[in-house]
Amino acid sequence: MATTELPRPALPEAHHEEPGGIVDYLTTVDHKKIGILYIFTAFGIFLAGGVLALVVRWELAQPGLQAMGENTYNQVFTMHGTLMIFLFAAQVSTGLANYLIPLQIGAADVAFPRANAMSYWLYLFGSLIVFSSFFVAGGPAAVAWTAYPPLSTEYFQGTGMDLWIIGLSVVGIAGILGAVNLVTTIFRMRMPGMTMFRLPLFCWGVLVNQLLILFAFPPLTVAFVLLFMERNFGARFFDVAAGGNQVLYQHVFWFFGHPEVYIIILPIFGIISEVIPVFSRKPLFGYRAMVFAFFGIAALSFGVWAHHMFTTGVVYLPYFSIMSLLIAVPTGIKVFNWIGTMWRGSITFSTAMLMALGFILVFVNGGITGVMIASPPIDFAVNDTYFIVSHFHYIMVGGLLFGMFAGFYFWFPKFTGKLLSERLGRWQFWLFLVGFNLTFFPQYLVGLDGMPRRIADYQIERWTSANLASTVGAFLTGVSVLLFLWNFVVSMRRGAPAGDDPWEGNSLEWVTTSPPPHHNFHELPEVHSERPAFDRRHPPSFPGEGADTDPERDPDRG
Ligand code: HEM
Ligand SMILES: [Cu+2]
Repeated sequence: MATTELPRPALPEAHHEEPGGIVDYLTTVDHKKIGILYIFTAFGIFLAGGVLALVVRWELAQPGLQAMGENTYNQVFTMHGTLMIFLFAAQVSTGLANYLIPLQIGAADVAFPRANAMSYWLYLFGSLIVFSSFFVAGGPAAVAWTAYPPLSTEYFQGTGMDLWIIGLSVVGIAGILGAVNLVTTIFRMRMPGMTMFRLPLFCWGVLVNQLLILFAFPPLTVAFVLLFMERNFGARFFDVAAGGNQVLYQHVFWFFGHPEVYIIILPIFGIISEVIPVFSRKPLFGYRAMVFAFFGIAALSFGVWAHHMFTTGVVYLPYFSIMSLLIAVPTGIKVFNWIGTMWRGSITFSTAMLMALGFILVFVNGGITGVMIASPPIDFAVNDTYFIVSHFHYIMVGGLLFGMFAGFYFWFPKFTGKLLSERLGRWQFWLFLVGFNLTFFPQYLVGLDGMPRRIADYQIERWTSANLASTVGAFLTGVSVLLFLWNFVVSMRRGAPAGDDPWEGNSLEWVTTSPPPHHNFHELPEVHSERPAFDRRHPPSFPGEGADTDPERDPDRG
């Protein structure tokens, strides 16, 4: 198989193979190390957010106030949502993207390594600002992760709220900076032969996700600036008495907030689209349809924001309902194609694959209840109940966490040269699947029965058993996460050596060493399809080998 000798990229002096010491990580502009920093930081925040979730579940296990007062409860669930959505969910994928995108497109680094480093450090400092609110008088924000005025402007006057706004604004700017870098990298740094339609699906997921960030984060930053001015400088944007409009905030917030769901989930779709073909021993079914579905979802996601505002009475229900329902179409295409990929494949049930299957199962469940609440009559009935809490956790925990773990099990060997234990992995998977469903399925039921969300106490006895089950499930989920940590520690110490390509992967990261050298590749194969690593193991005979023709070999690709 022909290979292309790469000229050693001209990188700045500070930049040869260095050992990965602390100082090195503090000063690095290497995309792989920045990726690792992102992943570790985001995962640490996930653990903190998880502990807060357990605190909430602890309080709700029985009727009555046991562990804390109402204000503390508000703070705990607010910070849980804040950490999870703003500081963990999107960033953990950004970490994977940082590490993997240059490898998958055959580049030596990202387009703007320094801006990339800057983006990470802004993210970290923004997060620390948010965390610092735990230590100020009055404590952290207590007005839910959505921070609606007038709660966030008139009623909650602690410094914690201001730190929340400032910290998250900094994190927002970090996100925009990171997005400029990743989008440019995917457009401009692809190796010869790596056309757009040969990009691995993870690259597509990240590309569309980062484009969404570019469009969605600026409005969010605006909303935060307005809140801050209203709180501190006497502005009256949201004060009805002064001619302002409270609902204005909700419009701007959800114009960010709904796309945020897809910002979180699109890279995960990408991960699933990498994992399933590899462990089914088949090319992805409907490659192009998958790409167009990404764009379909992204475009629609900007037209549905007011389904979060049905009950305000000021939005046009049929329009936002129909637009929301339409998102099921491209999403359905994806699920269909994942199943089509597995169809008659020769499937290996590795932990990564199990996690991917868990993802489909749980995500589709969340999607179905999503379609239900896109219908205003249903939404009016269940708005602000546990039905909603359950719906979005099926998407977030189910979708995001199963997909994230699929990615971790899949790429850990590439990052470290070692395999995670499959035995522990299987335990983690089953415990997670059972624990998760035990946590959230009963919440659908109490939600339908009318249990409101964001309450520290409930006096209705018949809700107790569901809540107790939910709490037990949450702690089982916690144990499954601990199992992962254990697996990580053990496998880092004495995991089986992985070799360069333990799964017989498809994309370019599997042709380089594990872990990859500083400049990523010593040599690169020619790229003739979206599966260059596969082609290298099974050299096909291309017409005009060497010339950069585009043989559309596989009619399966859609
Ligand atoms: C790991 C297991 C998790 C458990 C057991 C859990 C549990 C909870 C509970 C009990 C609430 C409070 C409901 C209320 O009082 O209204 C809540 C709220 C929330 N959770 Fe989770 N959660 C988990 C993971 C996640 C993840 C991964 C995300 C997002 C990526 C997330 C995002 C949220 C959000 C946005 C809220 C709403 C907060 C608010 O109303 O301000 N959660 N969660
Ligand atoms: Cu939405």
